[in-house]
Amino acid sequence: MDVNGTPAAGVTQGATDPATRGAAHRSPFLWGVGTSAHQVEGGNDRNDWWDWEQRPGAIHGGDRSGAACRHYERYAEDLDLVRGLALNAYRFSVEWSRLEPEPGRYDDAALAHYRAVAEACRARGIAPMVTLHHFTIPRWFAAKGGWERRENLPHFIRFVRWVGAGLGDRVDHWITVNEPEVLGFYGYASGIWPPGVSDRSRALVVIANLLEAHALASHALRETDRVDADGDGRATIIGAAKHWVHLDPRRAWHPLDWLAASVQHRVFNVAVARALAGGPIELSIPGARTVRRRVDALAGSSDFLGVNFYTRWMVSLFGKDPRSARRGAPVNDLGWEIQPEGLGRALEACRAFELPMIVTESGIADAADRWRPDFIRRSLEAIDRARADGADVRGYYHWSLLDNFEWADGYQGRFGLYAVDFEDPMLPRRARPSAGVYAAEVARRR
Ligand code: IFM
Repeated sequence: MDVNGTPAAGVTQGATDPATRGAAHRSPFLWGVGTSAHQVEGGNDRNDWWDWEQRPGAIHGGDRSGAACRHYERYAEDLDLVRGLALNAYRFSVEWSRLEPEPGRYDDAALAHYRAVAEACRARGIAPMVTLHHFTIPRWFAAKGGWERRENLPHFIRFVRWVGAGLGDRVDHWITVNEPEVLGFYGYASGIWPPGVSDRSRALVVIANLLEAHALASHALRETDRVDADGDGRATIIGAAKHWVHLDPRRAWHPLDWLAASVQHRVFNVAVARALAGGPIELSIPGARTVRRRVDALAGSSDFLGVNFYTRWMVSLFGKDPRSARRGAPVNDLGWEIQPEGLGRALEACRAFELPMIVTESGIADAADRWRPDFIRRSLEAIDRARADGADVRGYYHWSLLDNFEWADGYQGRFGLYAVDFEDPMLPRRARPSAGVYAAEVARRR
């Protein structure tokens, strides 16, 4: 297929046209689940994470993604699980390193695989939402300096054009980049993710480049995907998934804790969401070089703001742990405060960016499924309240369908509605009680 992508005939519409927004609004609420390629597919041995996992000490317990859930082979059965819950949406990511194993060499067989996944969704009445970048990059792109080098962006955009043309007649919902702020800070400030850099100035450059990549990718998709796959009047519905986390002062009375929390909130949450909503890129934290950049392509690049919500952290300027769970609060298996009602607060805050919102992730690491049923109920109630209050929320994707490879935490964080046996990922998935709870809660709201 032509890397510039010759679009098929169909409908394309811009992001800011109120009529098209109305059309999207009439679409049914998206009730879904999410996964990402490297976390579930298995065998993704051509990307930066695979290499990172081989380093002793990089991943909790020495885990490696390995065969993961073997979702690459088992996607049809896994989609049967989604259909079994009567959901109408599935978010998954395409693995760039499979699709473009060497610069400019595109793998048609890999593209055919993802077409088959999108078609399998459609055949089950499930709207596919495709993420183009979910943390991993091809080894060759990492060798060129990855996201740190602005001049590398055209590689990504060329890839996006090819995918847009190749999947556009099956896919309308796109996520350009997942959690640019998380990748920036984990990969380049705390250094716990590849490439393991500890330099906050470089982290800000990476986040800026990812925001610019979102903008350029969005425009590339609007050019290459002109087919309205589901007949709702829109060929592309595009957003980025922003990790929104509450950052509150650990000691409410201490001015320096307030300052630390508010500085972090401004850069991690507000600055990123503002850019995604078409504003300027302005990233600044003490002790790092500020990045200011006007990217005209950001205007109109987002049809919605993807909100990934999990928890809140209590922030302090002092002590060995600058961020921790609230003392005495219930925590999940990874030590994150369990705070589903925080989703309502996140949606309230995100309304300020004046975009429709989709909760593109929300979930809990809870192997015993002790907390998850209640977490789901309370999260959905928070959405109900936000919508009743006028918030334009158009979907909720629970994270995750399956237990998966949880990045630096390896296999210790079990987020799945379905448990996976990682000793033998070909064994049947095991439904946790919360899978039924989610299905029932969705059914009640239809
Ligand atoms: O598993 C991750 C996902 O890849 C991105 N958002 C947060 C999830 C839980 O940590």
